[in-house]
Amino acid sequence: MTTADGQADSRTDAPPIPEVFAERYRAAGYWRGETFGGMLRERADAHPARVAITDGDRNWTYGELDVRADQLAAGFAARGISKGDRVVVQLPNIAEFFEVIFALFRIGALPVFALPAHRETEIHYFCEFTEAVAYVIPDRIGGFDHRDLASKVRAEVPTLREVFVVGDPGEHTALADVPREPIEIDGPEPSDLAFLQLSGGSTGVPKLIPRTHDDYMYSLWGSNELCGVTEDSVYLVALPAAHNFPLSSPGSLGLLYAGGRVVMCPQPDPDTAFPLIERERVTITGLVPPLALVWTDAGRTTPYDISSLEVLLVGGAKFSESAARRVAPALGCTLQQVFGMAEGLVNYTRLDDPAETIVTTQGRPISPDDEIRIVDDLDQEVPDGEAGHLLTRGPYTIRGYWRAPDHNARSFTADGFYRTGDIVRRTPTGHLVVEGRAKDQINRGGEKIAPEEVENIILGHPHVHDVSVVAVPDEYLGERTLAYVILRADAEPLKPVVIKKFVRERGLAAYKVPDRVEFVTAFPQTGIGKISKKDQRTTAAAPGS
Ligand code: OOB
Repeated sequence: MTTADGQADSRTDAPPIPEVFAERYRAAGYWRGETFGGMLRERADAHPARVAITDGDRNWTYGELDVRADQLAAGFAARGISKGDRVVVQLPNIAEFFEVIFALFRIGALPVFALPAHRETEIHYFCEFTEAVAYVIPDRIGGFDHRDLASKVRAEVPTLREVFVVGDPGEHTALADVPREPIEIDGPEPSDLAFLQLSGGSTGVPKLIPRTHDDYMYSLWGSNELCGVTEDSVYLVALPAAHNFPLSSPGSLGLLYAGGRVVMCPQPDPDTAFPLIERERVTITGLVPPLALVWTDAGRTTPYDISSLEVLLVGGAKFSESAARRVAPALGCTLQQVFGMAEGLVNYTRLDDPAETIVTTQGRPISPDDEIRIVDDLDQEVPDGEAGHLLTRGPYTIRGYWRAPDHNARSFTADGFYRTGDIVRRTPTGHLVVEGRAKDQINRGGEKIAPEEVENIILGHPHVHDVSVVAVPDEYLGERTLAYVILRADAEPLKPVVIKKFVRERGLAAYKVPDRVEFVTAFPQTGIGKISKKDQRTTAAAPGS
């Protein structure tokens, strides 16, 4: 919905792209008027017998995925899931992930993309905040029983009526047992929301990112063109399937758009991934920098034939130039750097860029209509070539988070540019180089951590007076986390492990548990008396600290 002057209407859940821009994006051919449900149907009609998803020994054809999505959509609808409803989906890299999300897409219900690592704190929040009606989980992963977590959250969140389990359902409903009588479903429009993606976040709770069929679909086919994806491509989903990078850059959904094949990889380590690359003749995949380093080291001596790999995308965090230089020689493929964000904007180095550009920049935007502004602290554009805050607006970048009007007023300019929180500079060729970050976020090897979220948990410890969580540079992960803790005056001394255990027991994803905890008696302060995280980062990074 838009108001008469085309401004976002804060009464709606998701501030839309104003109609004058929408018209432009349609006229330019970016928005093709497709929905995910319709897209899958078209591919299935065009080539029903071609394999869409490979998961172990299972090969689901486009025809089969289409039928499964239809049947499950009918089953979900019979269980009361309807258009606009939110459904938290927390699945590992298995074929059912696609069956579930395409069933929801067909109904027009919105998947909320949780990651397998999320625990009670995050899941409770996603279910409660989105008023989710259902939650889809695996039975167990490793030692963790997702069914117990689901039981707990269901008891706490009144809207949550259904829990669907891939595998042994326990007290819940097995996905396989959902009745699948075909029924007529009145699906969504291309301009409707398709799903809610998670933001890395810099605030106490993660923000939800509302993406439409129209806008996301453009990011898929735009990515396919730049990453050389065709119906002959085979993409390995090595990172968690629900993350925006392996989902859409060009990711599994890009591959399905192109009519290619998606191979599910249960773990991203070379011992798991390389045999799959050999067996399935994988041509393209995406990794975060720490994994790219591990693959590069392993690639030199691997006994597996990984010569089918043509393109390795690396992104999610800054990839150092020295590491970037090693990729092509070690793995025999083209490196493609990607600097993207679930909020929208995605930059790629081009496959035919000069080698120097590929290793020294993070790429340039997908679309000629991705607007880029690089500004100083007062929102004034900096001279070309200088570093500044990256602001962006365009045909697949959101105009606001879901149900977050106050936060939106800070994260978006009045004319709709998203404040990315990244510090970049632009080269004469229009490529962006990520120089740093202005947002209070830690990027732990591509996994984003909002210090405030972790601090709020630690503050709940009865012996803690104050806490400040900061990033420490790390050769492998780029950054690790350090929690500076001030104990209460009357508290007994604690061991760091007590704080770590406390965070874990509060049910936070393991990657958010501080890598290090240090007890101090005071925090450095800024001129106006706020905690100086800058000073803390400097101290933490000092040699020997
Ligand atoms: C991807 O998406 P998110 O939403 O998890 O995180 C976005 C943030 C960016 O704002 C930036 O701070 C950082 O992650 N980032 C990079 C980067 N790629 C992402 N920082 C430096 N260099 C890079 N190449 O991380 C994401 C989404 C789609 C594709 C790729 C990554």
